[in-house]
Amino acid sequence: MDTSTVAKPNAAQDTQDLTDGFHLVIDALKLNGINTIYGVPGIPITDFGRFAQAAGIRVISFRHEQNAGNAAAIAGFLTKKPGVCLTVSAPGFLNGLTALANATTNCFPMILISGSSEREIVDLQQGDYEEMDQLAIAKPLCKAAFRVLHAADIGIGIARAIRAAVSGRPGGVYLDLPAKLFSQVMNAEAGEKSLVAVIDPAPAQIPAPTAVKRALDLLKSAKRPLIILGKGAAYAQADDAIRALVEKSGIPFLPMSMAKGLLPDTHPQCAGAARSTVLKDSDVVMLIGARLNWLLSHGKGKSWGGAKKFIQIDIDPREMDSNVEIAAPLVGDIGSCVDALLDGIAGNWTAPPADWTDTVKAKKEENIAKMAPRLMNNTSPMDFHGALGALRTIIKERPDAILVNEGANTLDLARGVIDMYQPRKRLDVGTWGVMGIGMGFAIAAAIETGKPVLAVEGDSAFGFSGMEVETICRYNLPVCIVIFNNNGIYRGTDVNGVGSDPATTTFVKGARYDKMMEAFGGVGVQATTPDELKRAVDAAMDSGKPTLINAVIDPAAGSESGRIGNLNPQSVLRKK
Ligand SMILES: Cc1ncc(C[n+]2csc(CCOP(=O)(O)OP(=O)(O)O)c2C)c(N)n1
Ligand SMILES: [Mg+2]
Repeated sequence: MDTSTVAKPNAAQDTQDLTDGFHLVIDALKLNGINTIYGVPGIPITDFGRFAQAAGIRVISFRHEQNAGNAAAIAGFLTKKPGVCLTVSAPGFLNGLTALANATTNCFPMILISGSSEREIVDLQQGDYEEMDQLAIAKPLCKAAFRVLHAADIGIGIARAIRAAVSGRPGGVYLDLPAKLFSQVMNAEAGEKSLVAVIDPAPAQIPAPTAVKRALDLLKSAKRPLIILGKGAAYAQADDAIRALVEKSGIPFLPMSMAKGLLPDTHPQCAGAARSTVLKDSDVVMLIGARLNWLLSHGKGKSWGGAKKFIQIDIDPREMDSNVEIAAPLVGDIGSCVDALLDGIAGNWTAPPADWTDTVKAKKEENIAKMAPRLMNNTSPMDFHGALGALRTIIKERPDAILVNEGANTLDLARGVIDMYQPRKRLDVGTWGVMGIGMGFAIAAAIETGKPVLAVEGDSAFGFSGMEVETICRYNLPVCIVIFNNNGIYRGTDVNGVGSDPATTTFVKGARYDKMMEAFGGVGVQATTPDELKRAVDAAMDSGKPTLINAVIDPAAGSESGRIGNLNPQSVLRKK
């Protein structure tokens, strides 16, 4: 530590000349445009939260760190600035860590800042208050992990965390701030000088011209080309360029879940409703910010049909060939890569063969027509399609609302039924298919965008973050939660053949989640038909009042694990 910059407070010294760890962290965040913190207070960060609030940072206080962490993660996705989650040591840190790992998996930029106990005691394992070697535990679960021990290093520590979170492939960063750091004192002027404004935190990464040419040559040779848009493409905020590339090329596109709306799902080139056809029958596939992971069946197997060639746009070169050979890797940031492709096709492009685009169109129209009558189903109790038909109309009428979605059937069916019209309006369980993102995502979406939020939640999914309805009421956020209440996980009809305990997938029958909302001063509504549901959501969106609608769904309507039941291992002993 550079002791020349350290000052000890004493009666003779004017504290105006001093600053401390608390204020240096706040100043460093503000200097870098970070104006919101999501967290849960406690030792050693309670005062930090107070000081941050006093300094004009919005500090959103949650009921559980995992939800605060999920909020920070999705704030990062929506803004391209790292979302910050603040927790106490050991248990608070661990609660936040799941969200940090999930953010890293999903490439959302996020910084988890946790207070920690005294290093001298932790390292000797002498049993300090909330003792844990947090840095070591965080390291394998995030993109980068740092600890700051000296107040004079806070500026650099925050700068490293920001750069690590947003540059290259974005992800989660852990920043360990020991309790002692906060009260460390230094000269105010020296402190100010020690802060770092991160310049160009996510520099453009321009693709190599040879790689662009290789990709274009392959794309031109295609008879049945397909573009797949991933959430990386949504994150890039290169919306106009991506739209121009899709439209100029005339190639059908398939949006992954959180890329829905990048171009409207109703766009004539959207192949969302012909997914199995385009995956199986395409010959050249261009992935833009989408990975060939389980969500795309690893780019091989039955759903992919015959041989195909892949063009992949990704900022991380190691993504290439992760599952299958990539014939034309295009490494760079998505905006730069798409711009380069656009330049390459300008004035020299032949639309894909009409027999391909006509086939895709016909299949899509057939599937849409098949689904249409189910969406009009006005029965009570509702089935998924009837209820979703109502919500589909809501988003059509309010395309700037943000849709948060989790569950199994509630997720998979909503993804297919609810068309999205604008970029970054659909936020969901992402790469891991994790339950528990709902309220954290909804809160951050409302805070960061000021737009109305519609959270469509399975009754199980909601339970993972449900206590945050109090947070939603406390901050009076324009969030309307619709719980698809089918009395359980996948279905509410399972029975335990032995003993009196309920089946493991069932919940209390006829539960009234709407009453939870009323307990905190929000609006609670019970909806038993699609018409009632539509009216209640419209009222919530018009009023902007925190609202929870308990949508009663036929407990027998769902299927095991929604659309991914095939991933369940089977026991040879299990009766079919
Ligand atoms: C953190 C986490 N725990 C458990 C699961 C397993 N899981 C997948 S979906 C789901 C809940 C599905 O039930 P619900 O949300 O009610 O949706 P439904 O199918 O009934 O509409 C669970 C527990 C998970 N994905 N993530
Ligand atoms: Mg359910």
